[in-house]
Amino acid sequence: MQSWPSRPVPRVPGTPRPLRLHDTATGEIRPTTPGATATMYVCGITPYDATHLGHAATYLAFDLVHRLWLDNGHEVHYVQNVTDVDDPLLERAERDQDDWVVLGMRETALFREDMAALRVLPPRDYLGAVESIPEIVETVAKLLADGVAYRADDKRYPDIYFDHNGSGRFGSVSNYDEPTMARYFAERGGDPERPGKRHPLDALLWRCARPGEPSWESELGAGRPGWHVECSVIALNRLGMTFDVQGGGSDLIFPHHEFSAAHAEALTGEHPFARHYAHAGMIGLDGEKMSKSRGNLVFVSRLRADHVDMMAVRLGLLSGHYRADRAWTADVLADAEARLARWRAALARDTGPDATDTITRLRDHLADDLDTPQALRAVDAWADAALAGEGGDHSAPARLRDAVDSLLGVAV
Ligand code: 5CA
Ligand code: ZN
Repeated sequence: MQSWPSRPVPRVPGTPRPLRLHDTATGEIRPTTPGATATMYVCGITPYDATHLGHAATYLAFDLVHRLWLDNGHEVHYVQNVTDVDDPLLERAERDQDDWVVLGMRETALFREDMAALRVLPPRDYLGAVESIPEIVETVAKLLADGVAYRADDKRYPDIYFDHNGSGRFGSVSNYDEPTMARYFAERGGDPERPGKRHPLDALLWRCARPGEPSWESELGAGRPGWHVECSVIALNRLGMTFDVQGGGSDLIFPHHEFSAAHAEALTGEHPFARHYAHAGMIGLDGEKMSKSRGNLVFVSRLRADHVDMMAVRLGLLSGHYRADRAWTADVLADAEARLARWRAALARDTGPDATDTITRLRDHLADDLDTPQALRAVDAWADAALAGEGGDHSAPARLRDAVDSLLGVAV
């Protein structure tokens, strides 16, 4: 698939700070330890509806990871998928009498535009599930041959399932207890009551063709892939085992990231799949999680159509900590617009206070598990001082503008 256009990222003078990031698997904030090329996989959209501010917030969090690694002099190999065939997409197409392929293409195109408008740096590899089917089939065949996958006991539809403990490390990503796993598995796309499975938590790898559903011929028989194996295979085949960061929203901790890791670890016999499992909090509206099924969505494309400044949206979403569940409200946007206006006014001046300290604070806060609330306050303090007429440094506004662009992705 086509990714979206990239933009040059200015180099920031001074000393970068290595990124420390929260890891769900250990529950700790630990340094990321990339080599010359940092590697990251972030779960992409299921394109049955437009991108809402919850999606945007998650991609913005990982955009900061990307930017901090660039600041530290790493190349970044960033991979993202598009779940362009799955039950929610097929159900929406059916409901709206739409062609599921066209629906997926339309929403993916809109997502790319939204990401570019929000100045999110694009992934190097952007892959759909459908185009990845040959590699998924190969992987599922190997899991079957290795005895960690099996055919459901069902003559008509002998779907292929993964023995949930096939890696021997099940639970090592989420650390959830069994009742919590059972609840999330049922709520988030699992099929605990499917007859013919050996264990309620075993996850679907390959769904045999049903009448009226899309399917692909393969050595496994005609069918389509399960969800977790899609991300497992796309990540593993681009980044290899033990890549730096596996990312997504906190709703993906279980079962999705638990199984993506378990599939890859069972397949390779190696551990871990990712060094860090990083998860962004959920954005809500009026006290409820923003989700397609609840219908309480604020779409990025709607805000664009209303001529809302995407840099204010970016600042509004970054004004809370990425790991906190938080609400999007009219006040969040109004505050962000006021902040952006102040930054613009201050950075448009000919002089201001020396920016060295502010840039150091910006880097320190972002390197500390992406502490954007503090990072934004550091820039606020400089802007207040500049607007009060303090300082006579002629290079300060341009230097800070570049730092805000490079590290926060905000074009002032
Ligand atoms: N295609 C799968 C991942 S492989 C999927 O979860 N798609 S999605 O369209 O439902 O979500 C895309 C990304 O946005 C995921 O990382 C998900 O965790 C995140 N996300 C979904 N809803 C919210 C929300 N309300 N707040 C923050 N992030 C969210
Ligand atoms: Zn995924």
